[in-house]
Amino acid sequence: MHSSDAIAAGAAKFPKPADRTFQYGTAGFRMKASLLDSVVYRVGLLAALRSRKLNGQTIGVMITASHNPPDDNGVKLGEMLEASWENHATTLANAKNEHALVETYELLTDNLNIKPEAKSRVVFARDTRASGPHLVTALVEALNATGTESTDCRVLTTPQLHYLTRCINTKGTVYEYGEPTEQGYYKKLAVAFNTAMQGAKFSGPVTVDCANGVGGPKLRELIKHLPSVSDGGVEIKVVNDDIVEPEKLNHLCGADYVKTGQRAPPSSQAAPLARCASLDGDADRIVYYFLDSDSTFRLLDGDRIATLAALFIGDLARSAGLGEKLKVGVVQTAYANGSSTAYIENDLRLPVVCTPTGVKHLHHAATKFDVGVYFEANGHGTVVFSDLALKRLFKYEPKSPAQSSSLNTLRALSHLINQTVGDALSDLLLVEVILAHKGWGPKEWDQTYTDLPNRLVRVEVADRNIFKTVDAERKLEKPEGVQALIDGLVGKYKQGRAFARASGTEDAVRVYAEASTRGEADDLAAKVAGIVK
Ligand code: NG1
Ligand code: ZN
Repeated sequence: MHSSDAIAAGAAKFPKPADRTFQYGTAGFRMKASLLDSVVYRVGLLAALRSRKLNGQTIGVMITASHNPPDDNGVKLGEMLEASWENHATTLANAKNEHALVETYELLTDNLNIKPEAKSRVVFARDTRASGPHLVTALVEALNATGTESTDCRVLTTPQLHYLTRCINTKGTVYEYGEPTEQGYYKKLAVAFNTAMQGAKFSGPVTVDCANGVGGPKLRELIKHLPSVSDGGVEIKVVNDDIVEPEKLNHLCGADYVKTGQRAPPSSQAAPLARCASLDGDADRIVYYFLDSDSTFRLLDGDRIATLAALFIGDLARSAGLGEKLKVGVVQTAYANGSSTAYIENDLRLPVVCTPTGVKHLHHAATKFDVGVYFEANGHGTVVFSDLALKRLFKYEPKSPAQSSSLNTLRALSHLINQTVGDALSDLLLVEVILAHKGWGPKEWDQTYTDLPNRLVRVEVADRNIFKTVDAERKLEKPEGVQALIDGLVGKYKQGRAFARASGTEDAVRVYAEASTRGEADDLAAKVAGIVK
């Protein structure tokens, strides 16, 4: 069958719901799983085009809705797409019927100078949602219709799929990233972890809430590769790892539940000062928390992980004798607590860059540093080492045993940290390594600085598209006059800061405010919400 006939025939099996308009956003496409067939099919077409455009480079496609409820699902390409390709995704997804879809596909092929006969390769995976296998059938149909070579990696975390894709695409080059298998992923992390742990010692267990998602079985698998507690390994207690009952996913647990509600999952049995962590539904986010001696809940979110990593890596670079050659920088969004930014700039004396929401923006900015630490406050982030930094790191001849030891740890961290994307499992091990080296519990970590009280509110508006921001989303350019009103308010609060922006994932405007007291932060947030309403 001619490929356009095959594409039309496949598309006819997954018709687009007539009353829907889809948009590829910061999280790819995400919605009720029952609406997603046609979208997944069309993302399959997009992946084929993308791979052909990149001369047969392997493209990852992930089916997941991360921290959303169990009935939702989503699909995104496993690379951070530039805006023009997000538009192509949106255009394909909204083609009315199979004929319009073939027309769009062919038009894109022409306009993007894609050779239809070029090779195309895709690897794909899904999280544990019940709707995953059915959506995979739509994806496979599109990959077959376009003559794309494909590999079904079944159930994986989002970062594991990113890892595999990078391994495949770098195989045989000087940038070879690792063995392109799931086992290769665990082995790489375990070896790096053991090396990074030399000279450090754990105290007490860490309890990890896996959101009843894919992180549960994958963390259990990872643990098999780590040294046992009797051999000096970290004790990881896995909880909320039920993937048999799909409705439990992200229900009363998980990173988003903890971060948004600023509370531990009700299932948590943790004693005061015991460290706990929560992953999200596809294990690309992690937050830590603990109960203080007086049982108050303390959250250690993405800002805390970023500051901890920047502190440790900055110190290691200096003690390895590479302080001048490895410039560490931190990338945050406007949602980062003002105290964390001040701590990085004033205490760690490291540069901070602020970007719009969405990890692709943070990741991109982080690659501008030798070592770029980036985290969203919600716990999604990683550390990226530039090629030049890696070269310096691995070529440098240490001048003393102390330099040598720091250098070894730093080299191991560059393998332990997932360089492709934020990875909850890799970030978990990173935090554990740092706490062990520092001999810190969660309280010492928490005491590095004091968060400013803050409030995030969701405001339903008639049309969120009228809200246009500038300055990394910290100022509203439109509707005209609104920013002046916000500025006027903020000036009245001690250490006040507030901004409003349209959400990229929900039909709402988000208002964030912080100030020197809880009452003032709440008050400021409510007043700014009143302005944008
Ligand atoms: P939106 O809905 O655009 O605010 C949310 C999160 C982001 C990011 C994306 C993608 C907040 C305030 N926003 O974006 O950090 O993670 O979802 O999942 O947490
Ligand atoms: Zn996620």
